[in-house]
Amino acid sequence: MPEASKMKKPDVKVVLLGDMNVGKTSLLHRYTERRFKDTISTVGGAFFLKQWGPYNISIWDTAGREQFHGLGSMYCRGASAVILTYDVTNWQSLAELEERFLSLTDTAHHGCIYAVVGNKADLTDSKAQLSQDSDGVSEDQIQEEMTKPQVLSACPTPPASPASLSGMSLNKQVTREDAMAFYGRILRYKGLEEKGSLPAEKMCFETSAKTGYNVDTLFETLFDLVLPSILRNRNENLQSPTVDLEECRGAGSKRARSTCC
Ligand SMILES: Nc1nc2c(ncn2[C@@H]2O[C@H](COP(=O)(O)OP(=O)(O)OP(=O)(O)O)[C@@H](O)[C@H]2O)c(=O)[nH]1
Ligand SMILES: [Mg+2]
Repeated sequence: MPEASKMKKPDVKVVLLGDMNVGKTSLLHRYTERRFKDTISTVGGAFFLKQWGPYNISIWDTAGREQFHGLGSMYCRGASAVILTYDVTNWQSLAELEERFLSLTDTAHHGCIYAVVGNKADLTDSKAQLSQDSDGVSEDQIQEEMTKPQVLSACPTPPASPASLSGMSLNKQVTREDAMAFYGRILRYKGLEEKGSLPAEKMCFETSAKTGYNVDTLFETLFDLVLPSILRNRNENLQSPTVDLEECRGAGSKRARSTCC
């Protein structure tokens, strides 16, 4: 029997966290279905199973709405990677990650890795505007979106570095530097040394679920990084073995009978 078909349960868990409307469900759709489609605000949570080489990875999409907040730490239990998602056009969505979502990761695996992801980069950065998938949105659709007036959410805290200074679109409320600074605070919250941890440059992404920009890179970088966690889980399972019924059956009826009665 091939090794992969023996595995029924996921080897590792990756969780998407973040405020409502930042695009968590859209990121998962883009990665798994290669397209950008209409979403409705997530209720509770849902997961998708991804085969990555011989391994099974469960990717959990969670609800950002405040009323489901209590479920967050349950979804994070045992997670090997958490994707903390914000919207690059909404400063408050980054602030919420720190105020509301970071503590939910207390239940994650002790070796959990963290990615900070600024979605909707198509609204702010020209390089994120080109469709990355052949079945993605057309350039015309993007152009149409870019010329629509943008309704920006309230920005109670001014951005650390004003967009106008770095020559980017005025829609951009969160810079990559802001996200990297937040990543540093995650490490401090977790009591981790910056030196021994994955660097902010590697773990902060800007994505667009709409065009596909950086979406594969995000998920696949994380999958590669959680491989050691998979191997560790497997070793732990080997040290506390369970009975494999398939193998008992395959071992021949004679032996099975003799242990039976
Ligand atoms: N322009 C643009 N819009 C996006 C992008 N990703 C998501 N959206 C839009 O943002 C809105 C919210 O997207 P969702 O994926 O439902 O957001 P969510 O984070 O799952 O929200 P909750 O389920 O309520 O927590 C939808 O109208 C999407 O079409 C993106 O990359 N670019
Ligand atoms: Mg959702």
